Amino acid sequence: ILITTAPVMAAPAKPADNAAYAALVPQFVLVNADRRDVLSLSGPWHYSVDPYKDGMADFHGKPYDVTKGRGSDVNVEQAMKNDPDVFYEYDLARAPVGTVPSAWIGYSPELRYYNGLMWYQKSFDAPAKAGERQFIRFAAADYKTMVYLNGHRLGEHEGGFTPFSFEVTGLLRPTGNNLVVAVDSERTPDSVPTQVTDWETYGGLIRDVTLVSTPQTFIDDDFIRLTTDGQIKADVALEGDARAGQAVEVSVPALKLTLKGTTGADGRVSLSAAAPKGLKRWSPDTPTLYDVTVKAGADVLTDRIGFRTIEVKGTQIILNGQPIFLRGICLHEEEFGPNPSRRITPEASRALLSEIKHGLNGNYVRLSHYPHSEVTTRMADEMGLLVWSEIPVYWAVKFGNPDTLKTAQTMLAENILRDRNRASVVIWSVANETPISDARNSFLTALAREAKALDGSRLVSAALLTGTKTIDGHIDITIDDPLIHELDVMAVNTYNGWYGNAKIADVPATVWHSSFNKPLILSEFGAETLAGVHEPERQGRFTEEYQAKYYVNTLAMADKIPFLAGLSPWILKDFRSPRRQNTWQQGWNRKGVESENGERKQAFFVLSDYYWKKAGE
Ligand code: GCB
Repeated sequence: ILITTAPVMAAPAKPADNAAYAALVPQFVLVNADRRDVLSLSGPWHYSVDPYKDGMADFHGKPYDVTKGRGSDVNVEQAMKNDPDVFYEYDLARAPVGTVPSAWIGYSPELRYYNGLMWYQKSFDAPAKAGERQFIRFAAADYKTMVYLNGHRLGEHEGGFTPFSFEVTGLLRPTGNNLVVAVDSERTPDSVPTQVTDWETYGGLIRDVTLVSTPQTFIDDDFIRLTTDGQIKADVALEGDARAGQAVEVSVPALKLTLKGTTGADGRVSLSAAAPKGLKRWSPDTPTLYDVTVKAGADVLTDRIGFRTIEVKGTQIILNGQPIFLRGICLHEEEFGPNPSRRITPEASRALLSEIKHGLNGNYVRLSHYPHSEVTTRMADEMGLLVWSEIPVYWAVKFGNPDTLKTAQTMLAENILRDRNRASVVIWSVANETPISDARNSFLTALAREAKALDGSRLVSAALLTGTKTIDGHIDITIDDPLIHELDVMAVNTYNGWYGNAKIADVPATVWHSSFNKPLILSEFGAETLAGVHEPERQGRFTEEYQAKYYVNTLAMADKIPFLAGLSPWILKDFRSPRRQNTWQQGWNRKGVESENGERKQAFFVLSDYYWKKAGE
């Protein structure tokens, strides 16, 4: 129906030979892009719902050739210029307007349960920057994204929570660029996660979209950290024609430290020096961050980086050489309020993390069940909270499908490459509550090894399940998941007293066994209540009293586990979950120690007191 004469120009591809991770991350990493000189493309965008994916294929299911129109609808502009009478019903520039970033759930009540394809469109000017390269970067779009600029298909990305970018050098116009993005939130049995989760999908352009400019040869990736042998190490990777033989300088002015070197043929260099004596180590109590500058040719990148070490010794977690007990809680990426839409601003993130750090006397947060916004990991760096960072290999994904593994591997790589310079992040988690099988074991082993290969300076874990037995009248739990051989830290989700037959009164006497000489985190435990429901006589489920009693008893159990190194109960605040439709829940999981609006329930104070005492031990 639409005709265009513009030829399709392929976007420049990333040189395949230039990085060990090229196979995992097909796009440029653009580390620290959130701190580069960027043009924000956030703000108002047009959107158009497309439940039958009509914009992708014709009425017989034949995919559109986007050079000819429809498909992405990217050529409507040209077509209308050519023929004002053209039959064209999808003029995105006239579609309703919503704000990016935000899940579309925030745009209108009709989109409350919409799960499918959404078209987005934005026009923008991009004044020419002579000699620079340009990239459109999506901090995250949930779940699958297809991107078109000025009639060209830039590419696609799968995975709802990690950043990706496309190079657009040579494709931009000084004014009137037409950016069309199709975001499909529909998951399949092969995706990560699958269709069934215990949280809201939150489809859409959920994080910032930016136009990033760099010199011709630029710093694509850097990894700067303190190692347990007292070295500051920096691995820097350049992209571009002049990447080989470039002088690279990494400096920390406040420490009077400068590391210098020259890149090899692959554009990479590894630098190191003994950590200066005056170095103040980052910790939750003293979250010291240093300004760090990386220079290479015409590119200069700055970051704020904390230096600390994390390791395990026997059953202890060791931060900066000292054992530490992780006083934490789980968190979904939902801001406070009755109608969350994943708009994580620094203020929203600070409000959430303050409840953990100051309200609960915590030093740790499990960012479940997927990579949260880089706004949050930077805020954790600044405020001083240790972070468990996870990818959404959740419940039963298709462990036997190599494509599913590839999807998970890419997510893990994108997450690690994004956050390797965040001192707050101490644990990479590769999964949550996965059913044990040979296929699952090899799938998760591949992920655990990948995490170690990309970042040997942090711990690797996964939230596991265990069986529960009753022996001589007490609850008896043995941790024996074979995956633990691949993990530094054991983590178990346990819900006795809420799910299952065990009585809440029997929970404190639970006996835990482990044949591994490794630390354990109780990565989840919790019970539901509706804030404000008090029935002191009944003290039954869904009352605040029941949840508080559950916390008292579970913490009493925790006190008796000799190899316990941390806790992250489920969860800071109530969160949306479409699978929870009943009188009490009404589409929300009510295991928060706070309501969605931040009202603290009784259990909040039980946990806060417990952590106060723990902090003093
Ligand atoms: C779990 C899951 C978490 C659920 C929680 C619950 O074990 O990891 O995603 O929301 O239980 O409330 O049942």
